[in-house]
Amino acid sequence: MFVIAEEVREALANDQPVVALESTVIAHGLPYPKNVEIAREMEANVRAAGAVPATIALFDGAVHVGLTEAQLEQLAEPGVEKVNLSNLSLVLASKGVGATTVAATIWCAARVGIDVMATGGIGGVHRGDDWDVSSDLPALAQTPVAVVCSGAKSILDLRRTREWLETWGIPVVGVETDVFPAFFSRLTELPVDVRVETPEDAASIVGVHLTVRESGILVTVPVPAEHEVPVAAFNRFLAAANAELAARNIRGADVTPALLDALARISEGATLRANEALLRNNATMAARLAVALTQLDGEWAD
Ligand code: PSU
Ligand code: MN
Repeated sequence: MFVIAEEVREALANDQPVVALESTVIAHGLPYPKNVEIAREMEANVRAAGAVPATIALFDGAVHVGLTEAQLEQLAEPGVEKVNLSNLSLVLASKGVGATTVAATIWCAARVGIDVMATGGIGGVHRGDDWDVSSDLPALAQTPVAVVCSGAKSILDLRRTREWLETWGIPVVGVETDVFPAFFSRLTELPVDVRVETPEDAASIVGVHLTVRESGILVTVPVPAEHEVPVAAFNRFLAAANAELAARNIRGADVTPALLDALARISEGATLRANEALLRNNATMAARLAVALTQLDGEWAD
């Protein structure tokens, strides 16, 4: 059921740092060929910071942890399923190709003993009252993995998303930020639970959390300032994108990819550039966290 790349297997066996990477962002989050390029760059950044990258996806009835170049390319082809916890077993059973969201990626990571994952942003509570809540949230509530991300996209209801995290016991650490970042933008009015200045400083908190709790922990890193999309501009892009989606009657799991695509077009690439910058940066930050976690010693080290 699990096919673990040799390099990842060795690192895990020797308590070396490993960073899990999701694959939905490749298959459904970014346009081709940028998506494959970014996937490779994220892996390279993880390596440069001293950890082993483990991109996760489903192929032929197995969870693959650590992908070949050919598999990365395959994820960019049409027809790849978007996999969360509601269809993970179904896609495995059908032996199809599945790109894992944060929810499915952390589940797989935890099963093979990986403590840290990097992504762009988590899913959350959608705007409106139709109970569209990302599977990422319950997965975080149940899965002991640290997720390094730039918060959640402001296409979501961020206030409800932030409340959900607190209710379900998922601590939010801010790296160089007092507020929960909004993916494309650095600022919101929503607090983090604790601020640290570096990913290394987050390691002792993450180490304790993963030892005493059975839930995930978010380590949020704002988009690099030079690539931020300011909130006011973003809200204009979002209003236009939402109007477009409503007219096309898009629902459920298709909403996030369709919105990202519309936003990139309407913002003339500004949201895409922010997305790329934060993905690269988060890969580096996650690797630094993973390295620091393996160097922890004392009572709380696992
Ligand atoms: N953030 C991005 N691009 C993405 C996603 C998040 O910048 O493609 C994906 C992640 O895989 C996340 C998923 O787990 O969207 C959430 O989708 P949904 O709201 O359908 O659960
Ligand atoms: Mn959803």
